[in-house]
Amino acid sequence: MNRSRSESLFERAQQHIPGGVNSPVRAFKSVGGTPVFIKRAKGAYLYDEDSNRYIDYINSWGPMVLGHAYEPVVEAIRQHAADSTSFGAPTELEIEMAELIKSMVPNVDLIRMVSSGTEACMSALRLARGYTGRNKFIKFEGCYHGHADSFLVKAGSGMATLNIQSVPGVSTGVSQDTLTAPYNNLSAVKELIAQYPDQIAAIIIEPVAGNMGCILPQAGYLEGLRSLCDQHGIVLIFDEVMTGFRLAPGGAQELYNIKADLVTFGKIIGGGLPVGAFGGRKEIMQHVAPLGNVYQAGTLSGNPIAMIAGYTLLQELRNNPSVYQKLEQTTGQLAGGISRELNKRGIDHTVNILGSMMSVHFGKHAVVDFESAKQCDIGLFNRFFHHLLQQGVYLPPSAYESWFVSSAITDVEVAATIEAVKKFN
Ligand code: HOZ
Repeated sequence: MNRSRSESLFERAQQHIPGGVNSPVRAFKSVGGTPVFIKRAKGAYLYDEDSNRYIDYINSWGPMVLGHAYEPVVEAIRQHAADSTSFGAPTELEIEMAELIKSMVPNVDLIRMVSSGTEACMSALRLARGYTGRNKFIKFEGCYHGHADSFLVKAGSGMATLNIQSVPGVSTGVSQDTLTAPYNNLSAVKELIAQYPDQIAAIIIEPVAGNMGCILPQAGYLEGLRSLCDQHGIVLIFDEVMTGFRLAPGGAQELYNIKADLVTFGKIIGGGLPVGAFGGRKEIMQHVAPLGNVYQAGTLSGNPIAMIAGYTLLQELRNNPSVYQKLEQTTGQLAGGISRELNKRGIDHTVNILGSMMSVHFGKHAVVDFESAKQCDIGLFNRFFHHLLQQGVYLPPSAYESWFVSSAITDVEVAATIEAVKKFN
């Protein structure tokens, strides 16, 4: 496969952009080689600058759940762009968006739009602190909640991919309030709560982790966190930047029937445009400025183009709930097919899967937390990644990221992916 134009673009990019990319994971640093420069995408496929075609299993890390350049979303953007791209003033569309989200997601009385998942999680944490008057919070090893200072401790995603242990620039004062526990380990959380009585404002979790590969919560784990939060006056924050509107219309809260106090969302509510949101119980949300004093603001918050793109996408999801069964079926076929081929080749692996999120981990053991994810054969993943890329299949360029399936992926693409795996040795 010729990728000479990507190669020369990467050379050029490195002269102007740190590492040649605007977000580290996409630099291919851990898998090696040159990142593929994308020119356009449609449906299930990405097309690079050298006109190579790839089946996309990243889908912009989640939001392109109905495939790329989904026509109703594109058309809505086209129409609204003619009325200007930003006002910095309220619009009716923002109310409609809030109403739509509330009709889909349980336990949201009030919701505030922001511009990214990072902003959403950063703001939800500030709110939890302001509401409880406490400073510390618990996050889980290998979970990633964006790049705000407080969250860059034992984080997944790019931090795991690049093996960054601590981030220069994050002050000790900030990181000492970040407490960490292994994912799926309730006793560790109980110990932290006992160690810091009445000091913990929040527990933030990806209810299904997607930043150390895809890792599922074990039975009773989320319920256990909910009841610990109730017992100790701690705010439970579900980071649904990846799972929101993807696993179910109401995200993991609906799927597991667990009530979070606050929930955060990301790019999916912008149909792939830069958007995030945080919302939850009125008792907590009423502390957000200008209703309360927990300050949070942004000119681009509720941006009209992002709103119409997201509104159109979410409405499609709400009106076509059968898409979730289709996504689950396609992902199941994909996972089953890949697993069968790897077994035939005697390659030890574990596939973690839920709905349209999945990941293949190379190792015999169950992958249930960051430690078990790290024990997998990363070198083998990297080889698998490059083999599939060469065959026209685009996986996340890191063993520490979830794969995301879109409804544009049909039996044809699944079969082509499995055919590509057959050639792996
Ligand atoms: N942090 C993103 C995945 N968990 C990757 C962002 C990007 O490179 O686009």
